[in-house]
Amino acid sequence: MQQTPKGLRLHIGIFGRRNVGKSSILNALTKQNVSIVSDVAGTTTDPVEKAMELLPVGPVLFVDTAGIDDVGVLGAQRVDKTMKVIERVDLAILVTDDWQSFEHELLVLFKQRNTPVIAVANKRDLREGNALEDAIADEGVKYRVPASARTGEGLRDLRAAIIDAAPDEYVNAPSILGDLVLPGDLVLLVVPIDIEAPKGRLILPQVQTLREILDCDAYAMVVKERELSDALERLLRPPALVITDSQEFLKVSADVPPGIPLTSFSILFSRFKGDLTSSVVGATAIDRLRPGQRVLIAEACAHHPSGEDIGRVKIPRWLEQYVGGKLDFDVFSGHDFPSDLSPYSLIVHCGACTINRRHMLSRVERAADAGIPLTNYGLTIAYTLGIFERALKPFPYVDALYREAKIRLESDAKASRLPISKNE
Ligand SMILES: Nc1nc2c(ncn2[C@@H]2O[C@H](COP(=O)(O)OP(=O)(O)OP(=O)(O)O)[C@@H](O)[C@H]2O)c(=O)[nH]1
Ligand code: SF4
Ligand SMILES: [Mg+2]
Repeated sequence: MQQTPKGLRLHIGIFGRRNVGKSSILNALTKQNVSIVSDVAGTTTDPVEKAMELLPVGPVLFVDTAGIDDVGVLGAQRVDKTMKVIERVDLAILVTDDWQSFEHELLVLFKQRNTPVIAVANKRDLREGNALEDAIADEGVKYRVPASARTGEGLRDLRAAIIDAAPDEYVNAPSILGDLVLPGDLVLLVVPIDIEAPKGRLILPQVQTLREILDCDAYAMVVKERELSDALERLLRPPALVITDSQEFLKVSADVPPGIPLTSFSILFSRFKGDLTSSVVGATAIDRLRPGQRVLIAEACAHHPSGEDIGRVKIPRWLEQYVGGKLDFDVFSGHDFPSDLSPYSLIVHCGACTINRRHMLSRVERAADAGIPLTNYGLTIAYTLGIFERALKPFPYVDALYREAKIRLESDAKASRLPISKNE
């Protein structure tokens, strides 16, 4: 992720007067000592940049700045540099511990540039009452976060506000597979038509994927799993990508030669609607699951379950087979999402095709904040059936991230002398 070009990162500037805690907020957000903190006003003299992956928004570049109220000749030069940062950020975090004219003037500058602003009322631990929060509200600032860089209060709300305030082009993934397919490529879709398939139509992720293949000036071929081998034999050239319903992963993986990239609709949607990287890391938590633990199955729509329902029957079965014992499952569907995630050891989410990305990202964020791994249907199926690496191959950097996560998992397991899973 560090290789994402700087220009493609969401630039987030941190502004405010000296000593209000700008650098402390940056350090607390990144959980690193990126910027020097001290009680001497004017500690940060030049803009400090930190590129990172801010889950679930993606690649961001934080820019910590010198205080806007700096004085003297050197101070004026620092203010000048801060003003230049204002010109280039996509989102501004305005940190304050007391609303003054400096804050008001900064707000005016951001408004002139149409830069979304999040006002952070910092040092909440030192304040009684809500005078500062009220002053910010009176200014008409939409995103207001009472916080304390010292105690960590409000940081979750700040991350949620960043997702909410970030311009659409950063939060909305550009496409389902536009970066994986070239004009003229053939994409083969495997769509089972079984008892769970709706009568007379395809489901939304399949239709949207088909539409995108056409938008890419590529070709689509749609087959059921039973016709797959025959279809592959008849083709004069191999498909550039095979996308299967996750429930047929095992059969399709056996039928599609290893050299042909293979993934599933659900994994594509994990990226399109949510955050594939964090869901990949989340899937590795399956290795830590133990019989008796509680798993949340979350679906974004309230469809009527039928037959061998994927969320209620198949995924629980595969997970229990993998951990070698009974697990305790709760299913939440539609707009229902539990307010308390702490009882769960794992959250398995559907492809979320009916909700927008911001909505899904807020769930990803809630899970991250509660420290509960969240993954997705397709990733869980691929993981429990032993075809995870293959299903991630079409996404090169995610594949590398998984290998990293796996190494970490293995060394954690060694340290605690726990077996990684019954299969290894
Ligand atoms: N009690 C309390 N102290 C805080 C908080 N945030 C920052 N501080 C303290 O405030 C002082 C200034 O913090 P910095 O993060 O250096 O502030 P800054 O805005 O970056 O300051 P300059 O770089 O000088 O402009 C330090 O002593 C911090 O420890 C907070 O939430 N609560
Ligand atoms: S919202 Fe989820 S459960 Fe409903 S159709 Fe889409 S992927 Fe399936
Ligand atoms: Mg500073």
